[in-house]
Amino acid sequence: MFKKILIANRGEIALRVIRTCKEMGIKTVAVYSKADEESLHVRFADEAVCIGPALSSESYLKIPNIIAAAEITNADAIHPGYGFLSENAKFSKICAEHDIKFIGASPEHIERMGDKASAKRTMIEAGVPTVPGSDGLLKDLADAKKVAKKMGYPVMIKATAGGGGKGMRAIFNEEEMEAQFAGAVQEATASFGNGGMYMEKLILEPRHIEIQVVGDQYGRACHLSERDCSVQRRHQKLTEETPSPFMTPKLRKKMGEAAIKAAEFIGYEGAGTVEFLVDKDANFYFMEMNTRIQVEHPITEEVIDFDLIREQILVAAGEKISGKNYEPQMHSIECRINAEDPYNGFRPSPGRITTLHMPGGHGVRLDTHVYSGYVIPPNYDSMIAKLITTARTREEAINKMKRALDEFVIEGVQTTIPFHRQLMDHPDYISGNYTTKFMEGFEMKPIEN
Ligand code: MV4
Repeated sequence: MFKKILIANRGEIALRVIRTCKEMGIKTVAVYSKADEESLHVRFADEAVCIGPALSSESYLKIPNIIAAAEITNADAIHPGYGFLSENAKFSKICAEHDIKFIGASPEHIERMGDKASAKRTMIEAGVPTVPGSDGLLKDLADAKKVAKKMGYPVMIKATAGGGGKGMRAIFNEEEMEAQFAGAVQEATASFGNGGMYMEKLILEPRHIEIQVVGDQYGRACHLSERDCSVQRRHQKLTEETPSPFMTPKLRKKMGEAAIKAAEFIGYEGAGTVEFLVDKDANFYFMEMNTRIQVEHPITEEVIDFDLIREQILVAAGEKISGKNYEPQMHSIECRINAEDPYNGFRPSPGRITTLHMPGGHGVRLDTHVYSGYVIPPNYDSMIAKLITTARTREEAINKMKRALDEFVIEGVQTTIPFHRQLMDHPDYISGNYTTKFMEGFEMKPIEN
């Protein structure tokens, strides 16, 4: 077992990893930028190394500085968290070259799943349902028009180096294909250095339902049930829940088996998430596979009583997975609390937290790194806390979330707490009858004085 783990991340996920390491008796090393000198993960870790200035490219993304921090503290493993270098194949490779265990996916799997056309080809070979579409990359506009004509509009063209909504366009007829294809290639080349595009049938009003999987070094994988992440704004998840209101035991079994097939086909090691698009007729299609722990992992932990970070560390240290597939025993909802102003286009609102009262009580979990007097730096992601409520039924979990949000006081900055409070009263949310289109129809009610 590892003696010392360096956490190459910041904020709530750095704290999350430090907590499990402490429970496992593993020493921890925090890395931090100048902007994070006063951040809690620095204080909670056994050791801390400043790796550079506020700018992420000079600190949290600076591979030589992180490797140097691991060398001087003699860390034998690195946990990358999510974001930053968590899906950087080069970083995974360099860790291996320095005999430091990367607690994540292999460079090969990161690359294979990071290239969306290659991920899709892999799934087709594995027998996992995928959206009907082009056979690999589109050659040019003429090819795109030919494939779309054969499939029938509407279609979605997607950048193979894109993902998470970047570099994709819905095309409804040939005129739009004429007008948009070249621009899409140009945008993908500019953003990702790779203009490769592929095409899929457009799935109208899909849900985003993802399956958590864990694979070990012996070729085995198990699934830990699903998370519904359909409530998104500009491809940013706002709230997630498990079980999905749309799920049935039959559909869960089919999606779980498909996710395991995907993981075992490539011999996947570590925690991963297989994302599916689900249409109104409960047909599900592979969308993407994330080779990292995800922000929303706590709701899965809550409903199956499982420590996913612990499982990541055990598997990285060569332990076998439990092999049991899990069914949710409770209902859990996560609201992402961002330092953003929902009354002004969710624009960022960094600054000092002057007053803080955190919710608590039975069934309430708050994963956060903020404290009263903490200055939220403007340099990083705006998420400052994850409020999770868990209860026996969805209705009880929603009521508990309303109560917890009403207790949650953050002054000095704007936050998305008022948005989530209104969401919990929205009829389409309460009915569970929502898709990825939900936010297009959502308007904040004005502040009541
Ligand atoms: C799609 C789609 C409809 N049809 N593919 C968005 C990001 C990336 N995960 C893939 N996404 C989509 N792919 C086809 N063939 C609709 C989306 C989509 C979406 C998917 C999940 C969650 C939110 C979304 C918001 C807009 C579009």
